[in-house]
Amino acid sequence: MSQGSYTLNYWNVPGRGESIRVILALGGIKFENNFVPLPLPLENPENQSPPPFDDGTWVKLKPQTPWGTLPTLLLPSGETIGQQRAILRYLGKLIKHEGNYLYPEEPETSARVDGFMDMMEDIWPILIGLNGADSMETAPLYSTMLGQGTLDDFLNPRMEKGNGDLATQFDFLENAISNQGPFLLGSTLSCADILLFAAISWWGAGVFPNMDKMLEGRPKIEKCIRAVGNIEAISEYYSSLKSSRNSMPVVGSTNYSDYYKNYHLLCGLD
Ligand SMILES: N[C@@H](CCC(=O)N[C@@H](CS)C(=O)NCC(=O)O)C(=O)O
Repeated sequence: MSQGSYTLNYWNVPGRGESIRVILALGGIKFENNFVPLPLPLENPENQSPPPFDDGTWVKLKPQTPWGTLPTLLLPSGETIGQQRAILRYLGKLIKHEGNYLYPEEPETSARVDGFMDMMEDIWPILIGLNGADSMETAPLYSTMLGQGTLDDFLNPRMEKGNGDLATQFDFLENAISNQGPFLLGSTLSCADILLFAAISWWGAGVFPNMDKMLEGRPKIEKCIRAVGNIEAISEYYSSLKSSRNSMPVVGSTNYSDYYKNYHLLCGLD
């Protein structure tokens, strides 16, 4: 396939962009990160370019994106595509791992991959965004960034085994995974595994203090994300970036290098 000229537009955090970085790294495809300042009303540190937080860039860029959201991926053709899962499917049709496309061609198998990816998108806004939260200040990601956290009043009750709505979602996910493993569908890696690896690692840093609450009693999820971290191209990607991440800024209570701690852990880089 043609090389070069892929640009990922996303904030300088893992978020919904990280799965795309990982699949591109796995495919050995060169890409640029265009880091858009995260549109949160937090004070920017001096002398940092691009600034981590809102500087008016996003409000101008938003109308030019296909769906008013990030991530978007600029393709070598000049076309820009949006939506994390659409981008993963696109790249999964181009990239093979051990002889198999990461987005399977066979319709029933691809529908299973879509099911996994779509259910993760159902969890996403609850964990990160405003769904169920009263305001921006109580939204899990933002309040964690402010150092307040939402564990006691928002996340813990929802993660209570047998009761919480989020716990039930994670249990559905665990039960849907193949018993044989290590991946969601069994021995064949798909783009849904990449998404799971990227999502759990991010949620276990941006919202939860670690991945424990999601992984406790869910061995198939853990086995899958560990197997993804063991893929050589993926661990090499994180290894190549690790030292630069150590010099990422601390902004308020947000230590940017901490956002990557679970990726490093799963890749055996600690
Ligand atoms: N379903 C979309 C959701 C995209 C989304 O909500 N992106 C957030 C960042 S993770 C965003 O662009 N927020 C800024 C805004 O909506 O203005 C996807 O999976 O890509």
